[in-house]
Amino acid sequence: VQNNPTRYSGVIKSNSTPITYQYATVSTMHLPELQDTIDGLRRDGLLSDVPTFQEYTREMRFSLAEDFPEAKSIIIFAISNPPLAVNLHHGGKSIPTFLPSGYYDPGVSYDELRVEVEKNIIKEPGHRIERPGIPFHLKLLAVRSGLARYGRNNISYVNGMGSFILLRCFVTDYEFQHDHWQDIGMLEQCETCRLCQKQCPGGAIQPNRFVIDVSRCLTLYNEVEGDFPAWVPEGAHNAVLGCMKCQITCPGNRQAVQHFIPVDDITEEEIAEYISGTPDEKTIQSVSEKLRMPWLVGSKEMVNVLSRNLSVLVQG
Ligand code: B12
Ligand code: SF4
Ligand code: SF4
Repeated sequence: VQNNPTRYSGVIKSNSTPITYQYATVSTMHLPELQDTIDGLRRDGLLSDVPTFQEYTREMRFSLAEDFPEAKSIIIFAISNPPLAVNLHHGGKSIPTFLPSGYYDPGVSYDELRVEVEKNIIKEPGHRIERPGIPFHLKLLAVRSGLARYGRNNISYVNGMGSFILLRCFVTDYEFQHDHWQDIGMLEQCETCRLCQKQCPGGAIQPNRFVIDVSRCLTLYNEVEGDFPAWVPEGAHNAVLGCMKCQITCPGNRQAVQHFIPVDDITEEEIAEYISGTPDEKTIQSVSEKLRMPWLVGSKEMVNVLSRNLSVLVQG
């Protein structure tokens, strides 16, 4: 584990693949201030009332759980998680696309991360290290801890990793000496740039407000089952799940886009099986291995989502 004034970095060797991470720590005393920011946005009507977003965020609160009120510090991690570069074969053509960060097995579990915290970060036995009992809004935490900065697209960016990260968090009764509390910061590049705003297919990134209009974000619809809203433009879909439009051309990702992970192509036969809507077990298994999504096996819901998304990607 290496130190610098605000961020720390390290490497976990999971299944022999090294996984790089950065982390920062802050005191739990900042929790009320963090919650105030969210309450303020709610008061100003900036938090969407779309049911899926409400469902995702309903339980979130910057508050300690009843079973761990003595927690002193929060550890926030950014784990490197580059998109997978995937080619889909259909009608004799090869269609390049992505599986963005966050949708595939990152190769490091919460348990492995907890061991890393104990052995290489706290380095002292006998401390409680838990996932927060009440989930936090992780980007705000990452930005205020000095680990990350917001892009205009509302995604958080970490030096050296860009936005292609997974955020993970622990609370502990260990008290860290350093607490690099920061103001809410935006990427320097955003000051003169509007590329993500221009690229967003749904107009979710708006000129007159910073908080995106979540109801116009493609991801909200294509990572769950259901029909796409009528406003989604033809050809808007660009990823197996989620959307890469506001990240792929972003100057804040200029280095990071060079490190996408190539995976085996999805074959004509596999695509045909998925387009049918009822892929056989063998296809579900092979695609789940290629896309590093073990949870596809046994999840009818995720298979339906993938069937729909692969269909629109190859058929328009
Ligand atoms: C709900 C949710 C969604 C929803 C809503 C997204 C959203 N922007 O809120 C949907 C389904 C649309 C979604 C999409 C995506 N998500 Co999401 N999502 C979440 C979840 C569960 C909660 C996010 C949340 O708290 N939103 C509430 C809003 C209010 O918070 P906020 O976005 O941080 O907004 C802040 C800024 O607007 C800031 N602010 C306000 N005014 C101003 C003014 C200035 C000048 C500045 C600088 C800041 C600022 O204050 C707000 C509050 O702090 C988190 C997991 C978690 N536990 O945090 C993952 C998470 C945020 N998602 C993640 C990812 C990867 C994505 C996608 C990129 C997936 C994809 N397409 O590939 C997209 C990105 C879409 C986008 N442009 O934001 C990652 C982000 C990693 C990163 N690099 O930051 C997270 C952290 C999951 C994880 N564990 O890693 N997501
Ligand atoms: S595309 Fe431009 S404005 Fe958008 S997040 Fe990246 S640097 Fe900022
Ligand atoms: S993920 Fe796609 S739809 Fe959502 S804000 Fe970014 S560009 Fe727009």
